[in-house]
Amino acid sequence: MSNALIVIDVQNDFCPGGALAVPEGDLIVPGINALMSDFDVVVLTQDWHPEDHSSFASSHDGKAPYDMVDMPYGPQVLWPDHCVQGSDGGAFHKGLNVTRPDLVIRKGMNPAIDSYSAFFENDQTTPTGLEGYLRTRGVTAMTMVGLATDFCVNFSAVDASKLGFDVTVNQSLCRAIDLDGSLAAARSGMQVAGVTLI
Ligand code: VGL
Ligand code: ZN
Repeated sequence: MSNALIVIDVQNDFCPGGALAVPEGDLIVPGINALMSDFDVVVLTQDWHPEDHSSFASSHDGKAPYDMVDMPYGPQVLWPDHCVQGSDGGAFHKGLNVTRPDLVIRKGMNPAIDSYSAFFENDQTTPTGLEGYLRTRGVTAMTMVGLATDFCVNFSAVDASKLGFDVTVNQSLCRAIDLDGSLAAARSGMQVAGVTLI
């Protein structure tokens, strides 16, 4: 019965100065580092897209960032190019402790499917393998922190709760994009899914 800390996408592109900057995204780094010693298992997730990823507005003629498109798996927000594999924007924030974590799991590599959740791609079917890792490590409960509250933290927390894990989101160590009320929607969605918000 282990307790895991899941640190979502604390990468340069989601911090001030990055391609998809989340306001104050960098301010959560010291608090996340301090929390790592409280957990049995620490996992970092890393958004890791090929340069022609279908979630990028630049991959769609006539589309701009934050437009919506219909993908075969449902509606998808189009983003500025971000977290391209091997780029500085895709690297972890330089202040983040990358020594303590047990596992770094990457997501969003399939050019045709975005992956907000650390557990399943946006088709809600293709697994990343994180569930198997956590179960074989004996994890039953987890706390999530990171970026962004209303996208990757939200989808990861809801999926983990649906999979039967006991999930807490520490909101003081998260920051949001907040697109058209997405933060309020994410909070209520997480609560409905049984996630504990602190
Ligand atoms: C994220 C938008 C696109 C996130 C990732 O980490 O919340 N948001 N890719
Ligand atoms: Zn992304």
